[in-house]
Amino acid sequence: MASKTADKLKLWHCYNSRSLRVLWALEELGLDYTVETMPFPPRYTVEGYKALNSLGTVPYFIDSSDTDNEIHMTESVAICHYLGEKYQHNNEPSRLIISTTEADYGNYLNWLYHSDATLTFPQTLVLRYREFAAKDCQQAQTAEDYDNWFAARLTRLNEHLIGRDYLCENRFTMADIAIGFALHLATLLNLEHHFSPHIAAYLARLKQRPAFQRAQAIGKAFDPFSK
Ligand SMILES: N[C@@H](CCC(=O)N[C@@H](CS)C(=O)NCC(=O)O)C(=O)O
Repeated sequence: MASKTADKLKLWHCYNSRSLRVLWALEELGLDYTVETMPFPPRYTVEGYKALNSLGTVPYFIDSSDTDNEIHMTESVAICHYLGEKYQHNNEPSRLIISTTEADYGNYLNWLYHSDATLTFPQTLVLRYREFAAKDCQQAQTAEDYDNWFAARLTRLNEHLIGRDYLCENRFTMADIAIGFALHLATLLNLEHHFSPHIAAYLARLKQRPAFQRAQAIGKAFDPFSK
């Protein structure tokens, strides 16, 4: 919904990319924001995008609510962490962050970092060498190796989800957004056959959230995975 504050939080997004994490977090928090949806990859498809974000990647996020300290960010998990800390520092039982005084604080940080450093890292190689590479320069063996690597990297998540609906403190948090996106990306790469029943059920639970469904509908016309 448009409002006077919507232009203070601005996100540049590509459909089904890591910027989905940020959209999902914004929707869960009920914040007003502006989103620019772009075809993928924006460093080639959007003239001038690299002048805005020299990496050429998504997400790109600006918080200009403090005119003396405009914030520019490029890391999807860091942006989720930032939004939770900055815009939900209250004592709501359903809050999306875990504070330093809660038992799962260390776990929470570990899952936030695990989402990219451990899970999407091998997926990126499968994406590069199996999905997006031109037919004549596909490196099937590389993609296969990282497909297997991804399967092994699900071990800890599978163990942790036994007897749990969410990763930390028995409630949905930003850690679930970070890990949930990595699992969602795995389904787009046809890697979900590696999921255990616990992981499959967990992802299905996350995808039922209205905030996920609203976020995932944004920018669908630019779906890079549609054949
Ligand atoms: N570590 C960054 C990675 C950002 C990133 O690599 N995004 C991908 C999309 S998921 C991208 O923009 N790729 C296009 C490109 O590299 O040109 C994050 O988690 O947000």
